Amino acid sequence: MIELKPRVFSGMQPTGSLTLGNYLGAMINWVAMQTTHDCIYCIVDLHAITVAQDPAELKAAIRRAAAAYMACGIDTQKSIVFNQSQVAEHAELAWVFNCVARLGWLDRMTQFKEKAGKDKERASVGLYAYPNLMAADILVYRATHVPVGEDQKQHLELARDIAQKFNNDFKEGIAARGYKDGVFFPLCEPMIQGPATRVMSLRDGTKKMSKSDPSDLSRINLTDDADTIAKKIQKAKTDPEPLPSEAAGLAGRPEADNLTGIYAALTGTTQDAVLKQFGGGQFSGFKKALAEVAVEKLSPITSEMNRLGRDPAEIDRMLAAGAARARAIAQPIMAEVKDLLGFVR
Ligand code: AQP
Repeated sequence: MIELKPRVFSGMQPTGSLTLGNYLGAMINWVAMQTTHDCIYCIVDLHAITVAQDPAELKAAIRRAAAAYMACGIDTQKSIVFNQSQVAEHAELAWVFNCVARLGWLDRMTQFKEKAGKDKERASVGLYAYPNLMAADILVYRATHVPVGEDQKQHLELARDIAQKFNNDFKEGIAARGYKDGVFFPLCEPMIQGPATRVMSLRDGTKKMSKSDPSDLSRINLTDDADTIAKKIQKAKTDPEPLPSEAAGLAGRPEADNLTGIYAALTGTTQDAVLKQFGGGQFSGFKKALAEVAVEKLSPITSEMNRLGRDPAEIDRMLAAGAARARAIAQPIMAEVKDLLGFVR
């Protein structure tokens, strides 16, 4: 009987620079999982082109993301790190999944609705089919655990539906190959955990902090220097009330909730503890303290990113080596997919 082993997969889009949201929502968890699992961490450039990208900037953003992964603590000797377009099996399996997933499933995806906006007729087909490619990213390695932020929960449910339907559609072939319980593709587990699974915009506490938000003041980038971080926090939207003394008082105050949540995540404490310290005070004093902890936490990452960024050839070599390791896992799985489908090869 063939039984699937635990494996971690996750990725980030090389669009702009990674943010504090990416860091607290996913990266901290990625780093921790390296000690317990075999991990594959991808820079998902095929996802990035679902909206228009400038080619020179995209190349720079891929290298920046690679430097950020390493600067945050991803060990490229242990974990596999590469950019998605170097492993053709992602796109190949995504096509198969375009034929497995149902239109009705994709029609329910809220991220497409948010990103396409009112003019969805002009959105790319790729943006619509994005969740199928994401399912392929995970399942081309038969990954079982996927550490992500809260916003990716719905996409991961779709990946599970796709895996289930594939396992069912091809169950005879899968059973004949000896897969335990008919599981060729695992029903991957989302791992939505870590200090802050949904970090919100500094300009609007009801909107996710996002790399592609038109306002740079809405986010803290991992490339921001200390002055920029302090300025952005100082300008962050707040409300006129003083901070409450306990977490229950944050209801209906999204900006206060977000800023104190960020402070708690960065210092490894709870929001209640933060409010015990700052409750009753004005935002100005709290913001100064928040800027200090943000700079203390992020500036070593930024300097390491800058150091690594000075040698793009070395980053490219690391990505190529990672891609070779990734291909060695994906190719035999894709070959089996082709056999199950009935392709001649
Ligand atoms: N604000 C956030 N809070 C918590 N987690 C977040 N993530 C992203 N933003 C937050 C998590 O980071 C991982 C990589 O995300 P991504 O770059 O692939 O795409 P995204 O989720 O669409 O993030 P952005 O910043 O909004 O990207 P753009 O602007 O390029 O579309 C994921 O695990 C995500 O959950």
